[in-house]
Amino acid sequence: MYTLYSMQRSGNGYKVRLALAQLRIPYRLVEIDILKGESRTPEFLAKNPNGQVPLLEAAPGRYLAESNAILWHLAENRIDRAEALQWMFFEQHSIEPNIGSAYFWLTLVKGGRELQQHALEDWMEEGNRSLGVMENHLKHHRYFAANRYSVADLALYAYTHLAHECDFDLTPFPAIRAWLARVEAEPGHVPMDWQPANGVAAE
Ligand SMILES: N[C@@H](CCC(=O)N[C@@H](CS)C(=O)NCC(=O)O)C(=O)O
Repeated sequence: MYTLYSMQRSGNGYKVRLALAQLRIPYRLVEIDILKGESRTPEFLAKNPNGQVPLLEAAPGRYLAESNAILWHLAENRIDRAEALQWMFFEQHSIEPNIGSAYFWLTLVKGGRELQQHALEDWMEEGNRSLGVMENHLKHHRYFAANRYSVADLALYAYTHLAHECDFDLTPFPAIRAWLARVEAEPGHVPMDWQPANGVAAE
C-alpha cells in the first residue's frame, strides 16, 4: 500500500490526496507539519533530500516527491500526455509560485503579510496574469487537456480554488469559476480538509 506524507493544509498535498480519492486507491497517510520542522528532520530528509511534502512511498523504499510527478505516476489514463504536461508545468511555474506562495504566507504563517509585503505585489500581478491565461483557455474548453477531466485540472484546481483566501478576486474570471464548479462535481471529489480514516501524525 502507498504511504503519503502530506500536510492537510498544503495545496500540493491536496492534489495527491484528491487524485488518490478519485482513483479509489487506498493509502496510508502520515501528517507532516512543516511549520514545526517535521519535513526537515534527518528521518524525513533521508526520504526526500529536498525536505518538502507531498512525498509518496510509491514502492517499498522508493520515494517520489513533486506533486505533479506523483500525479503523473498515479494517472494511468491515455489522455494526450504532452497537453496535460503543458498545463502541469504552467501550474508549477505560474500558479504555484504566486497563488501558492500568497496562500502559504497570508493564511498559514502568523504575521506573513508583513514579512512578505515586498513579494506580495509581484505575486498578485503574476497570479492575476496567470488566472487570465486560464480564463482565456476555459472560454473555449471545458477542461485543460484532451477535452476532459485529467491530472492537469486536478493540479491547477488545488491552488486556484484557494485564491479567494489570499487576496485574489475571482469575480472577473467567470470561466474559471464555472470550471471550479465542474471539477468539484467530478465523481469522487473530496474537499481539502478530507482525509482517509487511517491518517497518522509524523513518524
Ligand atoms: N514543487 C513542489 C513544491 C512542494 C512544496 O512547496 N511543499 C511545501 C508544502 S506546500 C513544503 O513541504 N514546504 C516545507 C519546506 O520547504 O520546508 C510540489 O509541487 O510538490
